[in-house]
Amino acid sequence: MTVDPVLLIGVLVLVVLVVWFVFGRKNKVPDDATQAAKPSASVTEQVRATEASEPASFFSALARSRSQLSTSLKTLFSGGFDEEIREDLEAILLSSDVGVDTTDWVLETLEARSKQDGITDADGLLRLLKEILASTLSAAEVRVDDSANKPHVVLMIGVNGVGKTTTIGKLAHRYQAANKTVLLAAGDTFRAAAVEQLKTWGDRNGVPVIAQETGADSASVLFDACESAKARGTDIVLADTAGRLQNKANLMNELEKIGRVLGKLGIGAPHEVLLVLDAGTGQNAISQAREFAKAIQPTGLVLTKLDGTAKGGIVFALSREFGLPIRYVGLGEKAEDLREFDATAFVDAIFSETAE
Ligand SMILES: Nc1nc2c(ncn2[C@@H]2O[C@H](COP(=O)(O)OP(=O)(O)OP(=O)(O)O)[C@@H](O)[C@H]2O)c(=O)[nH]1
Ligand SMILES: [Mg+2]
Repeated sequence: MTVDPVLLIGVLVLVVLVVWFVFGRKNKVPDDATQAAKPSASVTEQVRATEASEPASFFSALARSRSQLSTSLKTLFSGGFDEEIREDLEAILLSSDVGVDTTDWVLETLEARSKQDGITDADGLLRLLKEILASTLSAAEVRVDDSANKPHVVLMIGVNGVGKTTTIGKLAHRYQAANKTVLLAAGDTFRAAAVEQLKTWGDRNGVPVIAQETGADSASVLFDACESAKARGTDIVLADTAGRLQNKANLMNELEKIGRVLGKLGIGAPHEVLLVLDAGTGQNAISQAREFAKAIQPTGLVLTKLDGTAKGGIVFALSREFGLPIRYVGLGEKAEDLREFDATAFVDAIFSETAE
């Protein structure tokens, strides 16, 4: 059978046109995906979405700590500052997890300063107490230049469940909003679910995740991730680590090794070692900080779950006893609920019912 060449050419042209039409349109979809999805949501849904992602404020997140600390102080100073009130104040500070050492120091300073300045009225005493507590936070607030190195490598450490992986997700969100490129490194190779959790945050933020199989050597996963970030010209590497291994000694050895191996990259990594502490664990957070510092020296703290606790007073103890900056605080579970620590905003939020 012979085929008419004109007909054959006609058919081929038609096929090319159909293919171009179908695939050309398909390739456009990713560009338009976000815009295309939006009009389909109703206005109410869009408003709800905005409300749902409204970030928690220091004031709202610290409601429980505020009622624990400052509501009790409200009536306390009405009788001046005598031995009985000193004891009551001590009990209030300790129950807010300000800690024994810091509480002693605060009481002594309050006594000395109020005598020296002749302050006896309730408002004056309260203002002085607020000032003294705020002074414990002088080393707590610090800003880090994360543009000095490319990549800037942030290592997250801390016991299981404190919020390391969640904080990485929140930080990825934060850095992206600041137009930085981010790469996540799955250094928790102990649990299969840990890699999945990090990948979920990666997908949510649209950032790459470097991971290997469960049981892989954590230090080499993180080393590879940093090499990859270097090659890609990525701004920020956020490295996750395990919170629990077979035992505590193994965990500490692994962290020590991670520090050593990353050092071999010759880029000064890790540039930040953030020890994540759950504010709700109160004084336990202090012993954790001591333990971890033996394996790898943290450069700063992240205090999570301040929203769910009445033990916000731990901030004063941590800051004074470690002299380490509190880099970030977690005020909720959403991607937006991470703040750089702001000492003034923190003190104001704790005392806002009683102070000016
Ligand atoms: N309310 C509140 N919950 C938080 C905050 N940060 C983390 N969480 C929750 O704490 C739980 C544990 O968080 P993860 O990020 O998995 O903790 P992790 O330190 O990575 O734990 P491991 O991987 O087991 O070592 C999760 O349910 C988080 O949603 C916070 O600031 N506020
Ligand atoms: Mg984790």
